[in-house]
Amino acid sequence: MKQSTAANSHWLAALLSSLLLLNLLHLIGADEAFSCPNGWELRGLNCYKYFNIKHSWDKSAELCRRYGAELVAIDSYAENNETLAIARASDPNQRASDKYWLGLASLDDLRTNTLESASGALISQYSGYWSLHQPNAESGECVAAAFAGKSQSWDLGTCESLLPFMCRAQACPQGSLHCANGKCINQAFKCDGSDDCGDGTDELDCPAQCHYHMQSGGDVIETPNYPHKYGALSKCKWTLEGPLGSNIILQFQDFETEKTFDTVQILVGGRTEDKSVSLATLSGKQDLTTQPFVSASNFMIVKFTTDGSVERKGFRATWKTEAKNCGGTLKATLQRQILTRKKSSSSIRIFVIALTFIRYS
Ligand SMILES: [Ca+2]
Ligand SMILES: [Ca+2]
Repeated sequence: MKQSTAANSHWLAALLSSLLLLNLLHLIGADEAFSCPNGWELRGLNCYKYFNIKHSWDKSAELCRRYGAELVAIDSYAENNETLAIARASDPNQRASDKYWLGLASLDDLRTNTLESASGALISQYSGYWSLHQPNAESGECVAAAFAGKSQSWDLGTCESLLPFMCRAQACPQGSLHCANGKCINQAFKCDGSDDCGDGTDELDCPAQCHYHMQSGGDVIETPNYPHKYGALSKCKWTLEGPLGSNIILQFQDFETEKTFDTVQILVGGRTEDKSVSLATLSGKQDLTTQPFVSASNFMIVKFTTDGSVERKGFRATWKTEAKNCGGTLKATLQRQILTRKKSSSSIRIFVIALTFIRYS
């Protein structure tokens, strides 16, 4: 009797511990084991982001790559539903129906029933979740997701259409660092002086080395100790990043460095120096309060380099982002049209296009 009670209690203990383990695994789940960069949504082993700005299919694919991602190439029914939910939640207007780019395009006008993904993978057209009367090669080559109500189906359309888009990147194991090129690296390699990501992401935000990565709609940047003298042999860098589809405007309030030897360089175009071009190199005592510096992308890099002697108070500047108002769709009509450029509240006429249609008969 005693023996069987002991056996029972062992069995009960084993059952309890396995139940505990099951519970624990359920609690941890994939959500705890993997992570996404800020602003991206984790689903399974992938990260998704819906960009509510409109671009052509090619440009959208290029913008996704800037984040180490690809235009999303949906490959399961579950993913078709997940992306629909993300798109609907990300659209502030909550429109009942809309379209956005997927990372798929038809190959050879579907003669081989094949689609190609933005990353070059080939898949069968039959694995798509098509709208009625689609895929129709005559309606275009690029695949857009069309959502209406609670369902999402695919349409082929012209690749030059301007649509929002969704990017997909691989999630990183929890605790690792997301490089901007999509790589995951151990947190221990952050700010150790060597470029482990391959694109410099891990050395971008290192305050101890005077490297700052600011991701917001604007802020203030100052040289170390401002308004007191900066240090000799300083090497500071501010990487300013606004939301996609915005420009960055930098405005100095105060500027004084040792002429020629202590310089401030402003670079624009990309997140890293090798992807950027130099906009200006400044030094000396200057009044720059009426001279804003503007990047045509959502990135700006400010580098501050000083030599071994003679220090001044340095600089103080503010930066902000501004939504790009340029661009849009031009429709050809039989009537003359006037293109205007907005400036404050008034419009300045810049040129007139006369469209002439020649009818061949
Ligand atoms: Ca590193
Ligand atoms: Ca100096």
